Amino acid sequence: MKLLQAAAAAAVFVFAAQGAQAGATFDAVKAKGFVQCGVNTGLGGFAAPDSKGEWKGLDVDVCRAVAAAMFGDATKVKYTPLTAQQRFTALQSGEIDVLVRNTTQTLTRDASLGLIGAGVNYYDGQGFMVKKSLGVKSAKELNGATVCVQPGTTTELNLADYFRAQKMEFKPVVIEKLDEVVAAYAAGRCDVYTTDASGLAATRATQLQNPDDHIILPEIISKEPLGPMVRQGDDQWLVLVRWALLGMVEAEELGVTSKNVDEMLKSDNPNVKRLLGVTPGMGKNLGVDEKWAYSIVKQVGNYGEIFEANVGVKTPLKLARGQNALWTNGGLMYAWPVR
Ligand SMILES: N[C@@H](CCC(=O)N[C@@H](CS)C(=O)NCC(=O)O)C(=O)O
Repeated sequence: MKLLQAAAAAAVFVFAAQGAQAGATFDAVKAKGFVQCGVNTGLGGFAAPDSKGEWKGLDVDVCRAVAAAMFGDATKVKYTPLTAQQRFTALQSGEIDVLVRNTTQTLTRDASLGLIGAGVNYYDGQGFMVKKSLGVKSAKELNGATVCVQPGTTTELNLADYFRAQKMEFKPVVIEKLDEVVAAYAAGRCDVYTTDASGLAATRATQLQNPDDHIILPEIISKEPLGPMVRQGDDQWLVLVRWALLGMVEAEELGVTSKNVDEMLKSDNPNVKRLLGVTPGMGKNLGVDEKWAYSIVKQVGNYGEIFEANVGVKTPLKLARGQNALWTNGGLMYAWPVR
């Protein structure tokens, strides 16, 4: 009997502990008035400070969208630059509220770190970059190469898998800091630099002296769905981050842009009316103002706009929409119904 009582008491305790967790991050963010966002240390197009010291990029815009949804003000964000190895500890410890740092959603990360993925803001895959002067045209010619790679990444594991599968040898040069790994590659300490293809494009365009001296090889050896992560245990916060992202995709699907969003408030389309809060309900569901998506689109943009502004063909990265096109255009970006 005593044992049963003890078990019941323990069960109540566990329940109460979980209850106390629910909404903890959401409430804390609301109370302090800004989102602490973990980002890259400086990856052009994704997250890097501009000449005025303002953080810019596709990941940064996700942070800003969350702030716009929460506070109606995309500027209510503080940034914490993190290396690949620091990022998960920073989120686990509560140093940051959300991690938006070209982070691949994997089963292990989603299930075993006490963290959870909230969506995908860039579908990517791992590639290789070499100096043109090497004369290499395919990754299959890389047998015996020295390869620069950053630790604590999916990149390291994919690299080993790929070379093993191709029955090729390689020598890894593992360097934690981005600047240092790129410097090592530029100085010829390794023949190859490997990371997400978007990271290669960013590095080539923004960190190497003569971008044209380097080529990105055609092989893409992995799937890297990059997206925001939060801590497990606060579903309200998870849901807000998820829908800040999906709201930008939905806006693009509906043709709502930062330029026409005020016009669109007069739209007859029931989907547009719900998204922009003209028909109320969605904001209430999320626990924020009905103008959550209006604020995102007005201040940050729809998904297509943030893609083109940060990494698109008219930026130094020159990335095509590819897999990041809307599903209606043959891509993978697909908003769940806002209803
Ligand atoms: N998507 C991969 C790789 C992410 C990653 O850390 N990539 C490197 C190369 S682009 C990077 O962002 N480095 C920047 C830094 O360390 O500050 C992952 O989640 O493990």
